[in-house]
Amino acid sequence: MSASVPPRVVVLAGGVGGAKFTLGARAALAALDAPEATVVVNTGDDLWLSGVRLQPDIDSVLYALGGQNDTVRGWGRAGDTERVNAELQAWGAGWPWFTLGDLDLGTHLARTGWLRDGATVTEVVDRLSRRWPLGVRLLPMTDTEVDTHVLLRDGARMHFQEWWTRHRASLEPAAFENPGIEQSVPAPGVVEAIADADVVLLAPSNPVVSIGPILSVPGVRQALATTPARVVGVSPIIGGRVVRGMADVCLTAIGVETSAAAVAAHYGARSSGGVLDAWLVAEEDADAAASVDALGIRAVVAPLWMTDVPASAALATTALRA
Ligand code: FO1
Repeated sequence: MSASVPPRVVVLAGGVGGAKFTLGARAALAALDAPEATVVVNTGDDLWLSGVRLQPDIDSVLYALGGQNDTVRGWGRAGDTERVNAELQAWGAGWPWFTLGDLDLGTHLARTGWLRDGATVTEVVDRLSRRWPLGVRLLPMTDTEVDTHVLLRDGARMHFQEWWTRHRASLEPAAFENPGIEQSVPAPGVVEAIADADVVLLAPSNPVVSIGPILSVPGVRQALATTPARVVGVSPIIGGRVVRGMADVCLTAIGVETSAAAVAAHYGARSSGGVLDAWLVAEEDADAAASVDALGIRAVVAPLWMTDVPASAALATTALRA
């Protein structure tokens, strides 16, 4: 990336980690007078519940960029109430372990209504993006409905959200599946944005259930393989541990060790059929740099804690320079 030409940037993102990183990327790009980034968000853990369509990762990014997110809980709207949820529970509707906030339900109702009227997911996300100035272009990974199912060691199968929120990832998974993904196509604009980008950034989101589904949409890997952009990933592992969530359980299930080097190897070097040109490794994992370099991926050691927006912006700036 030339220092004088502001880069065109695409971010591939999941929910909470993706949102934090995107806040930083937005600030970093604003400081460079660069065009707004295109953020391609995972829709693999979307679901229908109580008659409404939920898009947890889209909403996490939307609320965070719009300044509406509950920063303590990590999901949903700040200052939300749960009156409708209490009614749903009283009716025995929905899932007793899954809370739908009143303000959040407004989003789900709006989205479901637009979908029922025939809008595509891309059109719905575009409409949702107009309420608050987001400072990025938000795209779903695909307009096709895709699920994430968890296949358990005992042969049972459940929706990812049940495994994640009800069981807190405590049931040992054998595999993650995305029924419908083979038939899906990238949402309009996704492949074009990647092709036209100078830098594609993989947010430090869950490699298995957030970035994984985006990369599994047919056409996305091909777009990453052929783009003239540099593809730079940020490790979601710091000091040999996952930063948030239960991504380590997901990694173990697919046979990937919870380490910065192993996740880099999982994504692979673009020069040998993978997706990465460079990989940001935490200072705590600096000793992983040599093995990442040996994979043909340029390792860049940097502070990776996204404690606040300036820290996330510094991280995004490092990623843009990598
Ligand atoms: N996460 C929870 O841990 N408990 C919940 O009750 C819950 C409700 C919920 C409702 C709407 C929504 O968009 C997200 C919600 N989440 C909840 C977060 C979500 O389950 C996960 O954190 C993400 O899907 C993982 O990326």
